[in-house]
Amino acid sequence: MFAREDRLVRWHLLIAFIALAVGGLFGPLQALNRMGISLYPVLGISYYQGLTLHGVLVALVWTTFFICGFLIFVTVRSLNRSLVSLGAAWIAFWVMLVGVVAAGYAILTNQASVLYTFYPPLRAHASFYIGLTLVVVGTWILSAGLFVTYRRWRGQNPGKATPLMAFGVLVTFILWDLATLGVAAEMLFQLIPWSLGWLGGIDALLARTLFWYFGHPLVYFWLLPVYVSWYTMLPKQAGGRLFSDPMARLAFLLLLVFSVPVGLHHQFADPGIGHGWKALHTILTFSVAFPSLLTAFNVIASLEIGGRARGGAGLFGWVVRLPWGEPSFAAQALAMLLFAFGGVGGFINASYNLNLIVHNTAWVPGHLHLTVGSAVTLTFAGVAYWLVPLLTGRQLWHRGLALAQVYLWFFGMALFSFGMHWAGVLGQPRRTDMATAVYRLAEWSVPDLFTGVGGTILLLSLILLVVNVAMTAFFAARGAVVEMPKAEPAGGAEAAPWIFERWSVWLAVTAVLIVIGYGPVLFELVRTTTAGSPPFRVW
Ligand code: HAS
Repeated sequence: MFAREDRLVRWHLLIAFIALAVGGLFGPLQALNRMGISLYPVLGISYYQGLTLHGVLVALVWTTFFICGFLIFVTVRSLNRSLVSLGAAWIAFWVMLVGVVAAGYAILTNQASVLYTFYPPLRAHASFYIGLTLVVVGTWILSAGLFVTYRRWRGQNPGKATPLMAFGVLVTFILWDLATLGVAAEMLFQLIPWSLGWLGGIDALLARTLFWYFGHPLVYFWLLPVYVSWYTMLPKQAGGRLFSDPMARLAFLLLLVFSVPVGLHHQFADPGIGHGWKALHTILTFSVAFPSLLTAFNVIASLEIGGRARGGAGLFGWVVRLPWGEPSFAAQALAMLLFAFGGVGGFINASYNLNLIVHNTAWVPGHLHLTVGSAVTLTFAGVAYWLVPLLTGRQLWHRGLALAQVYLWFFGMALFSFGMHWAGVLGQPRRTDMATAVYRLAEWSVPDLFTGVGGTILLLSLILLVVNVAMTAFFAARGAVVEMPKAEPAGGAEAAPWIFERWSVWLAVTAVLIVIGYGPVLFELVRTTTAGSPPFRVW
């Protein structure tokens, strides 16, 4: 029924998996580098060029393309209507792709080894900034199309509760559009004119603040589609129902409200921003973690319903009965387990005094691999195991290898992130070429071993994933009969309070909180801005 949309989804997934394949290959190079083994000279690139390729391709391109494709798929099916303008959605896709090519050109020619956070005063080639801006513009076009599609649905379904899947999509893109205002301002008023030579200097603190205005909600842009799958699909795959539909909606809304005014928790160590504002963002950071605690409760209860329906008894008997032999389910359940540790790490990061110990150490990449590298990427792998067969009509190429991939990712990531967290508390810096560092400490050796071995296992898992997806998409036997898993709620959606459907109210609350959390900080930074720093190129 949605053949034309599905074609667009396939293209998004194709770009996403190419980005994951290429960017992912540079990940284990980082892990081995921690062990003192540097393969960068063999490839003829620098440590920072490799790290930029890795970060931009997996954190920005893989996630964004997968999310856009997946959420187009979810929107049309949950609202049971075509996109209001498929042409606009294709334009969005091409704008994003041109952006990726432009940014990729700058990185591959070693003119943008500025990492995925592109902090000035490191200066990249203008095509890097323009390219990333185009990616954002493309997502704006897509989100506008999705919003209009929703409005049409709403017009024809007055008084009806928005399907939970579509509810999650709306929150994801509203959050994204609000968040990207920060990076758009940084790009348009600072980085692009500066990289073109129109500005002599740049105010690095203002740029970082605008970046993190965007950078923290970015992580929830990655997470929300995961929650769409965990709430609305995974309970069905577990053989059960969603424990509470209204609680899921509340979690989505709280994520919308609290996600943006928290970015200063990335800048605790930055001078020039008052402690009071950092304290406020700390409180709001703990607030934004709350909906994830609600999610933990809700999805575990949903899985329990499934496990018991499959015959599980006793306190934990239901856990054993869950379909651990199904790659799509196992991927997402293991992603949850890793995320539980990532979440605990997040609380440590968010605690002002503890953050000063772990900030800029290997701990932080340890945290981000449990979150975006596990909760998100492993869940997306699990989704791909049913979505790619559904989109191509071909059977999953190799179920056994898919299962192996999932468990390898889990064990590889557990070792890798344990090593990184451990090295971090021992003071090992992040984003540093450890193979050439003259100050390597002896006590880093064992944690680094965990990191290196874990990273190598992850490489194996990545290869299995990419090969399996590619074989499924292009060569596997035809005739797959796959349906989108759709979990019914145990309690009806009609139990949700009417205010959950009042988008103007949530937008207003979100806007007020953003103005309180960021207004005075940005006003002061703009008021006191200076001519700034000249550009640096240190690679
Ligand atoms: Fe974070 C740094 C705080 C969540 C990603 N974070 C980062 C960076 C990234 C990132 C990429 O406060 C590095 C940025 C850089 O390059 O500099 N983070 C938090 C907090 C949370 C959090 C409080 N982060 C995420 C998510 C991410 C992500 C989600 C990506 C998707 N993070 C920070 C802070 C920093 C930071 C500071 C700055 C550090 C520094 O100094 O530089 C919370 O939202 C986490 C809440 C999560 C939970 C877990 C809920 C668990 C669930 C699953 C339960 C189910 C189970 C099932 C266990 C409370 C929902 C088991 C049962 C079965 C039967 C299967």
